[in-house]
Amino acid sequence: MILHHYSISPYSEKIRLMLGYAGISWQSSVVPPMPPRPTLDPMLGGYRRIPVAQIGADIFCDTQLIVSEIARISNKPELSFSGATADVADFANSINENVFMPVVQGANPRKVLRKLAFQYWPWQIAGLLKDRVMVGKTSQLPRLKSAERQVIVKQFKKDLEQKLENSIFLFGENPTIADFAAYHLVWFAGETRSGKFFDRRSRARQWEARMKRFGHARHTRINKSQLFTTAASSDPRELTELNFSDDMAGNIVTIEPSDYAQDATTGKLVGESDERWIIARETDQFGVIHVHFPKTGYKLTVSE
Ligand SMILES: N[C@@H](CCC(=O)N[C@@H](CS)C(=O)NCC(=O)O)C(=O)O
Repeated sequence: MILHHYSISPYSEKIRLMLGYAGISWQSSVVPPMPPRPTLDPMLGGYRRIPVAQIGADIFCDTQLIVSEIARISNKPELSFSGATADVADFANSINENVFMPVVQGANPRKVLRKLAFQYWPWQIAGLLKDRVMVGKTSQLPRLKSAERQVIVKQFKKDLEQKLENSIFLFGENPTIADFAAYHLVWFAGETRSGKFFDRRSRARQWEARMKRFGHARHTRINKSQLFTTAASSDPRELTELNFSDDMAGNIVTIEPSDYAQDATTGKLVGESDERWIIARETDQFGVIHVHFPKTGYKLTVSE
């Protein structure tokens, strides 16, 4: 698996850590924290969010689908939304929907800038800040006041503490998608807030250390020409997702996130299951690429 990611991205950290837990070695393609992304854009044709995973000529958008791939490869269904029990999936979903933005918006700007200054030039940082203001302006997510965000984060910490009363992971003796969904926010808070996120004696603090120990598995850098050769020399994998609704197969469609960073990708709908849509993009450079999108949180429009 190739992971297109960047260091400060919390969703990327969720996947890096899950790859560590699952013991899957991977190839790393580090992308800039904002478009343009020359190693990725030609394959994706629109979608801009990170991380994205690539296996040959198949591209998986959104961590919802990347975790499904990891669950399949490692034979650990509890790492995916579709393979986990309903209470685990609900908890993980509610963290993504309700807690992500309050944690991200609670970052200490000075700490974030200091971190960015280690990796990017000043004009790149200025561009990034401008980009994120634009993303914020077009976002469909509710805008919360600082006090409202604090209440949500406090409740999140309480929930973790309570779930860890009887087990070492949130839903038992092994980690599930819920642990990784919670951890990526705790990790981001640790990277970008001043002070410790959890109380020193809390169970959540020990859980955080336990999660961190999974590491990121063995990974090697892959460069642009290797990436493009991989895509061009592979055929998309055989389609098993063929449950089309209303004779949708073969339509030209556009798919975009419904919440924020809504840049869209267009292609021919070639696969559909309860969980995902798959579109084929014909490209001169790579031949056919299949781009996979989850249904939850995304909007599909049929082109004229
Ligand atoms: N629901 C998406 C959210 C991904 C997301 O919001 N990623 C952030 C980075 S952590 C992003 O793409 N920000 C805009 C960008 O990097 O261009 C997922 O699970 O993959």
